[in-house]
Amino acid sequence: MLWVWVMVMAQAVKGEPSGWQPNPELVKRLSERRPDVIYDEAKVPPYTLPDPLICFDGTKVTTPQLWWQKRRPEILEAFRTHMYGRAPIAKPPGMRFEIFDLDRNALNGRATRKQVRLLFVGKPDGPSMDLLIYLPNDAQQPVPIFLLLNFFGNHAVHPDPAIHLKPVWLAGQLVAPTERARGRDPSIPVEKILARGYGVATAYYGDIVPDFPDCFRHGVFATFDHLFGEKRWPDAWGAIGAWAWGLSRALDYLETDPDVDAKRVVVLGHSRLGKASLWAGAQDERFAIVISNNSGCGGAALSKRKFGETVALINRAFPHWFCDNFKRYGDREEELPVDQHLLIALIAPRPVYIASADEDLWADPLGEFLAAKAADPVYKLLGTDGLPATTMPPLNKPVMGTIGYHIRSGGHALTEYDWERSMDFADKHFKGTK
Ligand code: GTR
Repeated sequence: MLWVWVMVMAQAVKGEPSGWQPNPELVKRLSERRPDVIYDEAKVPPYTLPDPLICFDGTKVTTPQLWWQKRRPEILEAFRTHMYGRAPIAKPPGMRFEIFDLDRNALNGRATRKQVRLLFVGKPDGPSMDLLIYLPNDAQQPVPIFLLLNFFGNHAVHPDPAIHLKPVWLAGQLVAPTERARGRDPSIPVEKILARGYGVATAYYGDIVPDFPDCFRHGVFATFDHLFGEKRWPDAWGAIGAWAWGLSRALDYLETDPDVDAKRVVVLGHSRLGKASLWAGAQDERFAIVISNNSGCGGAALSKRKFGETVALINRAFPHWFCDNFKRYGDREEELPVDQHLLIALIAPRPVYIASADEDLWADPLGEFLAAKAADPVYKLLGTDGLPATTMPPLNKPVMGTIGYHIRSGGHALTEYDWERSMDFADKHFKGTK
């Protein structure tokens, strides 16, 4: 049934001139450069997606109750077992927060800046994550807030000289950043976010675990993996699981901050951190809105299409991102009991926004759209409007239902356009509460 629908969709996409199509020259160029990678839609193999509304034992999900009691838990469990792995601990009982900076007159009086150290086991010399928070002073508080991890350290997010310089991982070592590294990362337009009435909270992903294959000796892995016993389990968390866990711990803090509306936290992430934001939003229902930007393979894109980055390629390049069980599925995507539409469906009925980029074929934009669309029946079952599009929308023409989607011009990045549309989406869903 779903397969027939996918075929119809593929046809519709082909015959729909107004919908986005990849640039044929780009397809040709990329295919020549990487003949082992599918960049040409015509080479996508036939595939069948697991029906989100049919349980693994064949039971049809006809009511929201069946979704909540049977289907959702088994999908969550399948992602833990086969893909992202499981965290050995939820909120650590000894976790403490230290607000080590509070300035109500930051950014020329426009913002309140806070820096909070999350001491994961309560010890100052133990593992910690620093959360950098800016809140708009001219908005009604408590404010809705965007939460995201960053790639280069909090000091890189903004030139504000008061941002603490915490060591970051460089070539496998923790290195103290220099003054010159301030404000080098243009991916979070702090002032623009504040101007639209949102706060923003961010933490360096390397504070949780570093991003290299030998990461298991560091960060929260080093602290908590003994809970698995003598050896890591084949379904023990990988780095994406740990980053998602860190996002939930950040939310634990935000729930204690009276200036923040913890019921309106938007979790957002780009690329590998978009995979983490989806997984965080899927597991932790406290996140009000979930946004994935160019998350691709292991994020919003369907694995079974084998378009662009595949399971084999991602496991080879990043053996630490997923659990060991996921390695079984390299070149055997058809055997995966889940696909990424089910990850999106886990977020239902909460709003989810998937953003692709025209030149980012590695991340399979059409596969991201089709995953969003294939999650729609769950959103409908739970009483929302789902994704109001049947075919891929044109470039730079976002679709916004409870599921939203856009494909913008340009390459793999978190751009101002992505932020503006993400905030439009949040405005739409927080309307009346903001
Ligand atoms: C790429 C990786 C993608 C994507 C990206 C990123 O090298 O293949 O899955 O996550 O990195 O995080 O920038």
